[in-house]
Amino acid sequence: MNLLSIGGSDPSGGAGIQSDVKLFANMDVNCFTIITAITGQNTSKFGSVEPVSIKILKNQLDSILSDFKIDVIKIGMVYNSKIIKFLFKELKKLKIPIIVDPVIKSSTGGMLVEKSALNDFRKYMIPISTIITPNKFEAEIISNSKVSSSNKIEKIAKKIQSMGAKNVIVTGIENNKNQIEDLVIEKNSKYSISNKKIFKENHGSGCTYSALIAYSLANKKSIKESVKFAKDYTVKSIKNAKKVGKGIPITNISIGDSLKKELSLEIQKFTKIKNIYQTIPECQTNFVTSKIKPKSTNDIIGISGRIVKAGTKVIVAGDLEYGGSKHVATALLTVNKKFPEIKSAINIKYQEKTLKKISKRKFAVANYDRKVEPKNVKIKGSSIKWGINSAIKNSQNSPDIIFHKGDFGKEPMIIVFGENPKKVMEKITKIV
Ligand code: PXL
Repeated sequence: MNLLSIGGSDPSGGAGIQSDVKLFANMDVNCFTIITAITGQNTSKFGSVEPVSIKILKNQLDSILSDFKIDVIKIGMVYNSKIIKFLFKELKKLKIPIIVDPVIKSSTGGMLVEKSALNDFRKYMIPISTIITPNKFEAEIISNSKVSSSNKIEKIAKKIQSMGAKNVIVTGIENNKNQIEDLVIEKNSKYSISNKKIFKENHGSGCTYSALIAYSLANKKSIKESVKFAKDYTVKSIKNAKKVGKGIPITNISIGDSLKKELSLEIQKFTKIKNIYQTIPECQTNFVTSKIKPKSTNDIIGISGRIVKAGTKVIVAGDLEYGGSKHVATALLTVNKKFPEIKSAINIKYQEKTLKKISKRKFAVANYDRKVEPKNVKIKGSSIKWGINSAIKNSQNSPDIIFHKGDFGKEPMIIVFGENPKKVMEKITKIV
């Protein structure tokens, strides 16, 4: 998926372009960027702004649009009238959904749009918005009206829609029940979605929210689904905000494939064990983990190559992919059918000294004998499934270890199982 973020550079990384790059990288999305202005700021202070020239703005846009197919565009800081008019001229002819986050002021007080550009913002940016995501303060400014008892926020949102935005989401409306409400005005419907207020000052939640909306729309979700998704993860990112500098904490989000991250972390730990190369069998090692209720090895993530020996070092050859492992994944799939809590496994070299260490621990150990493997199993190539099933057929408890001593031309092997990669690694550290 290809998302394009158009906005200002925030060197602290809390907001603006850098925040989008971080967020989208986390979600395995290609994030292309077009910088409209460079700001000097950190978590406590907003310094100055230098807008880029139209020449380089155009060159950035041409470079991206001539090379990549963009799914959704997100626009943040646009700063001045020249930039606004240029973006309008170039973007109005494209048939790409545009999320406009009408940022006006930074959380540290810096102006993100010139006062003199506000009219052009209303005239040009609002009509190209597929979705515009002002907070209450921004909604008041871009609609040029104040919330009052007779001018409710809904009226203001509708005014913004009448100014040309297809859909309007006013974010962060506080109600008197300690709830934060997002009001959504779509073409033919209106609704609001609320969450409990979190009392935590942060930098970047607005950028995060609109970026998540862009991501979700690019995934062909409805606006309602996207609002729920964005709200949910923005709340998480605020709760998880980190005090990186001396000032306001920066929102922090971690989405992406958590199984992949978990496995990747433990693989790194595994490769760093002293002399671990001695534990790698001839057919090399794979480390895998499974989704809940895997249907096939395609629901199990493993290394597309293997963990291989290179002299006295080990190298992770390949990427983490679902369906990346056949052998260890099949062993895990078979164990998981009987013991669904077991969702991770690694194979290591069969060594008597390892078995001795295993026997000194309170591990549940099972084994099978490849010498008695039926001929038809061999022909069908279902040796692993047969072996694992025969090892655990009388087991009451889930196995920690299953081994076999090989056969003519078949390398013996030990497989360590656990609920997750971390549990597998804990066992590994006790036996190697
Ligand atoms: O969060 C709005 C925002 C957007 N873009 C840039 C910013 C900020 C807030 O500080 O600096 C560049």
